[in-house]
Amino acid sequence: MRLGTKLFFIATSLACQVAAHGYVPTIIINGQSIPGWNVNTDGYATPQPLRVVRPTKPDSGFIADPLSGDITCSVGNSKLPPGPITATVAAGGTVSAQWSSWPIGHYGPVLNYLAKCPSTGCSTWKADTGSPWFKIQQSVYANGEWASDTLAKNGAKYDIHIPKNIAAGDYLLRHENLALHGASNLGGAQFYPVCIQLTITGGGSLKPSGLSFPGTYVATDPGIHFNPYMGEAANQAYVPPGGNISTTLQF
Ligand SMILES: [Cu+2]
Repeated sequence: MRLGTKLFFIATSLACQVAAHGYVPTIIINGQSIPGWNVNTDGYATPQPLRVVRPTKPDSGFIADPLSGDITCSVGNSKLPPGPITATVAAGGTVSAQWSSWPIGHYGPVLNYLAKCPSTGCSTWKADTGSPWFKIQQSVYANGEWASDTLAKNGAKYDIHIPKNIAAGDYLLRHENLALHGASNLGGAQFYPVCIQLTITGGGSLKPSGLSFPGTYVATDPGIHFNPYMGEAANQAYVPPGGNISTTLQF
């Protein structure tokens, strides 16, 4: 590794420790802003407020181990939300995740999954066993930039489209920034998932599943151990983890 490159990597990892990465304090549905999880205040309030976004890491930091239980919903996997609350969206509608911020240069895709909650509801369900998840949307690389940079330049807002034909009910939406700026090294990828508790209305009869978190991601996956510093070539070479989006989903 050339000295310049080495210094660059040191600088990036320092930036990782001190800079705010981002969390999702607000979601937006049909123009209405709904409180998400504010890492600076919500975890410290007594009683803890009901939020549709599960608690995330207090430092808004990343998950490094894809086999960790935190990969499901950030620390939401070990710490269930304070109570039952969902945001309502129609099948075929849009949920926008408004991040507090997102750093330019944390190159990587944005990945989105749903899991249908059991009849007991989402708030008591960790979604970390079985294979309840399915991928609904991914953004990789377009117009000369990684999806993470597009998100950052779009005011840190990202729109997630809910399929038209899935069954109505309560779901967890797993929305994730996967930062690859250190991912040339095995174990260097950074995962920033958040889970949003939704009630999806209307829809059809489709009940997809098949993916598990933890389980679907492994450190050696070519979409997780990847050199993102290849410009347009990344667009050709990159295959995001988690597989394809089922063609049975309608948007
Ligand atoms: Cu960082």
